[in-house]
Amino acid sequence: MTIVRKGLFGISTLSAALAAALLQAQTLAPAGPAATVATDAPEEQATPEAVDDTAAFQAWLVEFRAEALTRGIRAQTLDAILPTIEQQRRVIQADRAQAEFVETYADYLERVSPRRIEMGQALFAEQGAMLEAASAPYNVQPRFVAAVLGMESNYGTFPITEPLFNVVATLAFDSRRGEQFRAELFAAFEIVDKGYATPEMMKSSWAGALGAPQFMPGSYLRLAVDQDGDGRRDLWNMGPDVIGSVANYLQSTGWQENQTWGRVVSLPPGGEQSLPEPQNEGLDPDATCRRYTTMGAWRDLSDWQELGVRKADGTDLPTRPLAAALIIGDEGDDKGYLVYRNFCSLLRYNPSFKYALGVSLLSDAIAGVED
Ligand SMILES: [Ca+2]
Repeated sequence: MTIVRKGLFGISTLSAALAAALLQAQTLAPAGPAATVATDAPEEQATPEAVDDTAAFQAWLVEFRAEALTRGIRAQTLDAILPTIEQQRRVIQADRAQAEFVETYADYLERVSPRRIEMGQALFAEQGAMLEAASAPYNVQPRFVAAVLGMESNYGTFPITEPLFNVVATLAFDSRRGEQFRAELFAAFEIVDKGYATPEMMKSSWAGALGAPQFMPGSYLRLAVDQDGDGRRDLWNMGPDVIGSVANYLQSTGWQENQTWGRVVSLPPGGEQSLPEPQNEGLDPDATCRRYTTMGAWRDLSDWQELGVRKADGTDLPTRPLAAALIIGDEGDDKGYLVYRNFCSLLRYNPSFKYALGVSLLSDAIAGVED
C-alpha cells in the first residue's frame, strides 16, 4: 500500500496540470507575510504521501466527531458528511509549495493586468450602484471591495471546485497548521448544520477558502452578511451579500474610509541604502499594523519627505499628517510603497505584502487614481 501511494502521489508523478494548479492555488491562498516566508516554511521536506496514515486519519475523524457533538453540531449533520471525507494529499503538496513559493514583486504584480482592471471597471459600469449601496454601511470605499474580489477570485469568475471538507480536514490532520484548520473544520460543519449552505455548496480553493470573497469558514460565520435581506448569506454569487461581506470584513479590521492604502513613491538617490538605520525606530503603528513586524519604521509623511522620499512622479509628498511605513519590493527597485494603516487591513484579509499591494494597485487602476 505504501509503495502504491508513493507511486500515485510522489513528486515524480507531479503533472504539468498539477503544477499549474499549484500556481493557481498560490493566487487564491494566503501566502504568509511576504518578508517572513523563510520562517514560515516547513522545517523539513515532509513527504506525507510516503506514510500510510489512513487508519490514523480515520481515528482522528472519530475523535473529531466526539468533540463536534459537544460543540452542539448535530449527529445527523456529522454523519452525513464525515463518511465522505477523504484526505487529499495534493492539498498538503499545495500547502507546502505555497509556503516556499517565492515570486518576485514584479512577477506577482502582473496579476494587476489590463484584463483584470477592465473587468473591475466593467463591474462598476454595470453594477456601480449596487457596489456603492452595499459598501456604504461599512464605510469602505467600493473600489477596495472590488479589488479584493478581483485578486481573490477574478470577481467571482474563478472556478472554485475542491471539496472543502476534504481540504480542511486534510490540513487539520496535518501537523503544520493543524489547530488552525481544526477550528475551521468545526466552523465548516456549523455552516452546514445551521443550514447556511448545503454540503454540495461547500467547495473551496486548495486552502479551504470559500466563495467569491474566499472567506475561511470561520470568517463566514463571523463576518458574512445578508446584505440583500433574503435570509441567506450568499458568498457564492456576485451580489450585495458578497460586496457587503468583504466591506464588513475590512471594517472589522478598523478600516478608515477617509484614507487610501498608501502610494507608490520614488526613493532618494542611492535607493534603500540611503535611508537611515535602524528602520524599526519611529512612530507607534496603528494597532492593526503592530503584528506586521517586518514592515520597518512608521514615520510621519513629513519625515519621509525629509528623508528624500517623493511621489512616484518626483514631486513632494502630501502635507497631510499620516503615519506611513515604507515597503520596497524587489532588490534594486528605485521605487517603493509608502503604506498607511488601511494596508494592514488588507493584510488581515490575506497576509502577504504582494497580495495587499496587488489589491491596492488594482483599486487605484479600477478607479483611475493616478496620484
Ligand atoms: Ca442574502
